[in-house]
Amino acid sequence: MNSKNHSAQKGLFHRLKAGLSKTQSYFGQNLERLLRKKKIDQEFIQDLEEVLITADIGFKSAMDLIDRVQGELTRRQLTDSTAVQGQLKEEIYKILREQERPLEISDTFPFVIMVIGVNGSGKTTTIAKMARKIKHEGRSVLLVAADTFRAAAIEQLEIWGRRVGTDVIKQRQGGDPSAVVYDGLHAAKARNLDTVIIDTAGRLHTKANLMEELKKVCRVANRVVPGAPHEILLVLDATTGQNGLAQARLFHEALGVTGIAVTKMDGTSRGGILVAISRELMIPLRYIGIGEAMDDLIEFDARAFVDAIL
Ligand SMILES: Nc1nc2c(ncn2[C@@H]2O[C@H](COP(=O)(O)OP(=O)(O)OP(=O)(O)O)[C@@H](O)[C@H]2O)c(=O)[nH]1
Ligand SMILES: [Mg+2]
Repeated sequence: MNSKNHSAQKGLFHRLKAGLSKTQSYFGQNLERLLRKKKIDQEFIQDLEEVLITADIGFKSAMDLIDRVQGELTRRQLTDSTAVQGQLKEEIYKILREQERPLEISDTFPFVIMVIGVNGSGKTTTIAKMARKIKHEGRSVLLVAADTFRAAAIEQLEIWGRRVGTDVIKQRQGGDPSAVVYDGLHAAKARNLDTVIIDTAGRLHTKANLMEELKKVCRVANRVVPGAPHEILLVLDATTGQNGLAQARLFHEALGVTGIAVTKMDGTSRGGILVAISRELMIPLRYIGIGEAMDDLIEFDARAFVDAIL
């Protein structure tokens, strides 16, 4: 790694750490307080369970983690809390590493990303942040305003488009989202653009007709660009905790989600939700959002994440 790269990496880690500071101070410090107890006994294990569960790691994942740590404890006879902490960190890392799979934009032309999620989860903001990243990597991007439902959704995407420097394909509010997608993909082909990101209206995962609408968008996309959408990115708001898992399951059942972005990690002290998402959904974790600004989206890196919170 050259020195410029090295300092860029360092800068990124500092931002990640700042973004995760609520989780770090709640989860990390609770854990440290617990680990100051020198004796590793049944009471210790129960307290550890509680710390993990209140961090939103989830009941099942917490039990799993404790089993793994206890297994190591007896095998290697770890008796001091430093060793327990080290082992716990390693086991969390192993779970997260499984889903550390960054989005690879292949040379499929154009590469089409459809972004979905419940109302207000952070879809449009995440799209803007991704567009900026992709442009930085030297690829062209076109945004498609397929949220034709919410008032001012189109304008919001246009404002982001201007800031990032990408065109936005739109139609009138109230129109058929598939029609905008049809237009958008033809425009991308005609203009030789590399990447298309489709913004969709927020919807409850429990509304079957709205899920059908997204399926139709997929069918239309696939007709214009075979294989599209190449990525169905589900945006989950970290502050919704375990409810996010339920949302994800239903979206996944209906559409086959290929990647997840977890937003608002900066707004929660329960960043352990990422462990539950990773272990229970088995869907690649692409990005985490750590703020409202354009640079506040970070490619998920399991090692950096555990280092930042513990
Ligand atoms: N703190 C913080 N706020 C975020 C993050 N991502 C998005 N937001 C904020 O969340 C709010 C909703 O974001 P949008 O991008 O409009 O969400 P959306 O999913 O497109 O919303 P709808 O289109 O209404 O469904 C905005 O105020 C964003 O600034 C994040 O990572 N951290
Ligand atoms: Mg939106």
